[in-house]
Amino acid sequence: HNGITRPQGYTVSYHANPAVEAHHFGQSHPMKPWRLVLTKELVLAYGMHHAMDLYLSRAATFEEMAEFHTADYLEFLRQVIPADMEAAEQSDRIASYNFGDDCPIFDGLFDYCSLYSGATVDAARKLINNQADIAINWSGGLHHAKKTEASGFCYVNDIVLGILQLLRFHPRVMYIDIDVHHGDGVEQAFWSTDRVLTVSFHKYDKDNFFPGTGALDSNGPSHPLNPGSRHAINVPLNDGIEDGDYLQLYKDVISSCVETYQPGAIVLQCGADSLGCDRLGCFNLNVTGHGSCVAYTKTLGLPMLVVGGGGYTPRNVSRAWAHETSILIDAVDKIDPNIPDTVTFRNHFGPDFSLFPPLSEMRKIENKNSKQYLTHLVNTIREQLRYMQG
Ligand code: VJV
Ligand code: CA
Ligand code: ZN
Repeated sequence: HNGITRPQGYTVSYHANPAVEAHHFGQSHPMKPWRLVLTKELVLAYGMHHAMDLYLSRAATFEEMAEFHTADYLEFLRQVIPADMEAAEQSDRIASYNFGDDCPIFDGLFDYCSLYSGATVDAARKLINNQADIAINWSGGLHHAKKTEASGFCYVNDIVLGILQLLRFHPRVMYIDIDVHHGDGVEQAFWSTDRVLTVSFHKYDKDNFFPGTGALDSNGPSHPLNPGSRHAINVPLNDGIEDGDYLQLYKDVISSCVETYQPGAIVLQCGADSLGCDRLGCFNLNVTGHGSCVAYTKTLGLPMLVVGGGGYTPRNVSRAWAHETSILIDAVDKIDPNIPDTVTFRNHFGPDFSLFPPLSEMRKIENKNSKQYLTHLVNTIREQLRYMQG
């Protein structure tokens, strides 16, 4: 055996349920829960499971999900079936809850949602009960779901549910989102409270990139008497950002946020659609660059809930999340960059069979983020944080 052992001095819990992986959004829909199978295969083949407490997650209960979503919406989600998509009687509600091409009604939809949400709620509870220092749920991270509405492949906002758990114990929680899309659902849920600081890095192009929110000057209620005043940080980016610039920006922004806000816990959404070669994304990050953000966040030494999110080139999603698992258990040095022969579905990782293929070189998108622009972002955000402090 390759000798992966438990990390020194802290505990990592891993929350998953294989029942999530079997769900299908429909033919050629970009969201493929099957990417979780590939992730699991890598994590197991490298022996990383020996270093963590593994939990078979349970489904979140209706009541747990109703801590954020309305009972009406959840009731509809529970009883709707694929045939309703064509049935006239339901069409008003289907439209009002925003089901459609992005958020189709598929077989087992409610089970899928309650399972990925249950894993995030379980993970948050491990952290507050002091049974884990880092808790991982790669099936979660569905940041677009709203209180009464599905959005952008997301139906139930597991992140909001996880943060609500953490708020039972921690006065302040910081949310960080490195998915290529804006974390609008989480931002909106905590828009009016100073107990959660949301920080999203994303591609921003108001009219041409989903969801079109997350401008630099969109920071929460501006009235000084509103406690949520300026507790949303947005880092809007253009196409093609690369590892070095992204990591520097990430460190500059996150270190300033932590210094000012002093959170008791961090929730990190690791959407892998910010990698190069993503089917929907437009950044040029490598697996190592994406992982460096996770590694930096870990150095802050705070209790950490780590979730997945987007990611539409399954082989690269699984590479990133397996690599990030190895970072979180402090085993990067023990991981062979050549994907082991024992991995099931190893053919998906050809022809290179590497954990770190040069994604930034393979479908080069021109970098439209000047150094000057990135400096402007950091300076503006530091200014915003001074106002937040009051
Ligand atoms: O851009 C949009 C919205 C439209 C209307 C609906 N059509 C299908 C697409 C354009 C304006 N939606 C985005 C949603 C992205 C969600 C990202 C989720 C996450 O990563 O942040 C977190 C999990 C979008 N981009 C691309 C598509 N939708 C798309 C949807 C499809 C598709 C191809 C592309 C749905 C079905 C099929 N193909 C068959
Ligand atoms: Ca984001
Ligand atoms: Zn995304």
